[in-house]
Formats: sequence, structure tokens, C-alpha cells
Amino acid sequence: MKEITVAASPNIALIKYWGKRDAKLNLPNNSSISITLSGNLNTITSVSFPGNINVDTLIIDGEKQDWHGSNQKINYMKEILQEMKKIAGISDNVLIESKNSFPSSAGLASSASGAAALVFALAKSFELDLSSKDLSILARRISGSACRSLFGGFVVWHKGIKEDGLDSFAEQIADESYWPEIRDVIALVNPSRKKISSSEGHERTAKTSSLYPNRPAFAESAAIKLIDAIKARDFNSLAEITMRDSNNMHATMLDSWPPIIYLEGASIEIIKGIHSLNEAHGKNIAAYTFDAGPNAHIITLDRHLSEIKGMLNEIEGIKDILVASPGKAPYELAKPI
Ligand code: 2P0
Repeated sequence: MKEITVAASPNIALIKYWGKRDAKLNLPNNSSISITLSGNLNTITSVSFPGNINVDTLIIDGEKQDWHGSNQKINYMKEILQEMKKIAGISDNVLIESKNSFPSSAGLASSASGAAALVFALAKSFELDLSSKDLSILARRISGSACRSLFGGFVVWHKGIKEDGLDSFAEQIADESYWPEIRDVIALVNPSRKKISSSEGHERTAKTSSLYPNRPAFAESAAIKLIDAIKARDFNSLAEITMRDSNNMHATMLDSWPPIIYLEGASIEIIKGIHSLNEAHGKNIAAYTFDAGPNAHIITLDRHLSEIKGMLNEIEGIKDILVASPGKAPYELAKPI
């Protein structure tokens, strides 16, 4: 075992995961596809064995986490930590410190990079011989979307059909250098904590939306088309598939009861702005996609960045704009945090 510090990046889904066939194992109703993001958006996690702690300790953004509290994700992290310690034969108390470089729970997938960083750091620190696929299965149990952050570039999460979830893992479609012109322009509309957690949203939508029964087949077939578009570097198709999938997911949310509405006024203005830009160009130069929050992820190519920013500057209520590129898989850092 050794002390280690790692970094992992969030990912933005172009085909969304929404609705679970198993809430305990985070098994999805449909496959999903994402881009892992580079830039300053990441989680940095270190694992050490200080000797002066009498229990395993997890500190996230400076706050000591309660292993016995009501936060389900923390409980899953404890489960994974204990399993990995057992496999490695480690009985020393472990100190895990984790820091996010972006606001947590703002729809920017901090749980994805956090869980990916955690399993990657533990495997490296405990010197376990686990593949990225194995780690994606472990990360998935903490937070579904996290399994996609174990790989760089374009990533597919296969939904799988097994009850134990061992065929529900992530796999790389193309690495981060495959389509380097791709950008994700993130328009922060509201960086505060979301009112309805993803876990609650997944459940409510699948249970109550009359539109939801159509969603898994819709997303599954969109995923196949998107893989073809990525392989052909066909941005026009990628953009349409992406926007339709985001709209489809948010339609099922709105159709839930009580309705789930993550989009805000500025989010809707961004949707309209992108459609106007695309219409003016006679083809899709950009695509919006929204997670469980109001912040827009605008997928585009680097040559259109200034035009996109110009459009965003006309919209009231955008607090900040960040730009990310396709990013890499989790990696080890030379220095501790
Ligand atoms: C996604 N989202 O594919 C979708 C799109 C939000 C909208 O995955 O309960 O935090 O931890 O498995 O992964 C957010 O849900 O849910 C999410 P859990 P997660 O990125």
C-alpha cells in the first residue's frame, strides 16, 4: 500500500441516464454516452495512512463525512472502501481527502468525478490489479454516471441485463485526442444546490411519468445512432441526437408527478438561441444538453466558440461561462493536495 493523489474529471452525457432498474446497484434502464471533460473541472483525491486516526476517515471539500449518516452515497463509498480493503488485506485506517474544483451539486457531475477519483485512488493505493472496466463497475455503485468517468474521450455505459450488474460497465468509444476540436461551453445559470436530488428524480420519473415507458427504447436507439455519428465525426448528426435526447429526458421529468423542472428561464433562452444559430448556419453548429439542473452544456467545435459566447452574452441570468474539451481518464498526480 502507498500514499497517492489522483485527479478525475466529470463527464457530460449526450445520451442521458435517467431511471434505474435497480436503485441499490445503480443499474440503468438504458445505455448512455458521454464525453469526459478536461480543464480545471476535476476532483483531486488523496489516500494516506497517517497512523494517528482510529477510524477510516473521508474528508470532502474540507468537511469530515459521517459514515453513519443519511447520505446514501457516503454509505456506498464506505461499502466499496471496506470491500477494497478486504481484497487487498489492509487493516490500517485510511484517510481519504477529496477536493472539487467546481461547485458541488450544481448539475456539473461532481459525484461522477468524485466517485471515479475515489475508486481509482483506492485501487492504486492498495496496489490492486483492477481494470478500468472493473473500476467502472465499482464507481457505478456509488453514482451511476461515475462509471463513465473512468475513461477519457467518448464513453459508452452499457446498460447490461444481469441482476448482479457485472455487465453494466463503461467502455471507451474514442479517446480524448480523437476529435480534439470538440468543446463543451458550460453556461452556469444557477450554481446552487439542486432541490430534487438525482436519485429522487430517477425514481419519481420512472414511477410517475406516462411518457417514461417510451424513454428506454428511445435512448437505446439514439445511443446506437450517436456511436455512428462519433465514428464518422458527423457533428451535424451528433448535435441533433444530443439535443433530442436532452429534450426527451426533460419532457419525462416535466411529465412526472409532482413535476420535476430543472430548467430555468435562462436555460430556455439558451435552447432558443442555439436553434436560431443552427438555423442561420443551415446546419447544426452547436447542441445544448442539460443534466439534472439548469446549467447548459453547449457542445460545439472550437471555431464556433466566439459566436456561441456572443449569443450567451445576450441572455440575462448567466452567471459564468466555462469551456472544457474532451478530457482524459483518471491519472496519478506527483504531489499530494
Ligand atoms: C447522466 N444524470 O447521464 C444523467 C443525466 C443527470 C441527468 O446521471 O443516483 O448522480 O448517483 O446513480 O449519476 C445524475 O445521476 O445518479 C445523472 P445516481 P447520478 O449524466
